[in-house]
Amino acid sequence: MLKKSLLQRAALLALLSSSALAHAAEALSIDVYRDPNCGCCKEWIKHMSENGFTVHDHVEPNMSAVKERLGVAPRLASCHTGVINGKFVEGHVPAEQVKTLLGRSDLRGLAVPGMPMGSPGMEMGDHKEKYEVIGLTQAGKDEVVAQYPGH
Ligand SMILES: [Cu+2]
Repeated sequence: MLKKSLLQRAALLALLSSSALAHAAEALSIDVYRDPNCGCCKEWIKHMSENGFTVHDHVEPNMSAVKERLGVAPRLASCHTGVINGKFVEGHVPAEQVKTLLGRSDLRGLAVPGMPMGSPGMEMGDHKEKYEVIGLTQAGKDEVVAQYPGH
C-alpha cells in the first residue's frame, strides 16, 4: 500500500514538472524578422537556439517597416528584430539579457544598436568591442541594462 502511494506521488511529481517545463519552453519562444541576405542574423538565431529559445524565423524584405511597427527607435537600430511577449529584441542581444527582459514590464524592448564585433552572432576570432545593452522604457527613454567589456 505504502509503495503504491509513493509511486503515485512520483508519477504526479513527474507530471507536474513536465508541465512546468512545457510552460518554460512556451515562454522562451521568440519570433525573429531578418533580411534574406543577413548572415549575422542567422548566427544570432543559432546563439538563441543554443540557449534554450525556440526561434520562429521570418524572412522580411522591408526591415525598416518592421522596426517602425514594433517601436524600435532609429537610434537603437541594428540588423534583425526579434519579438518576445510583445517586446522587441533589436540586434545582437545576448540570450541571458533576453531572459531578463521577460520580467521587465517597465521596458518596451532591448537593443544592441549597430553590430558590435564580439556580440553573439558577431564573433570575429578573439576580437571583442565593448558594447551596451539598452532598454527602451515605456516612457521612451534609453536605459543601460548591461555592459559588456571589450578586449
Ligand atoms: Cu547583425
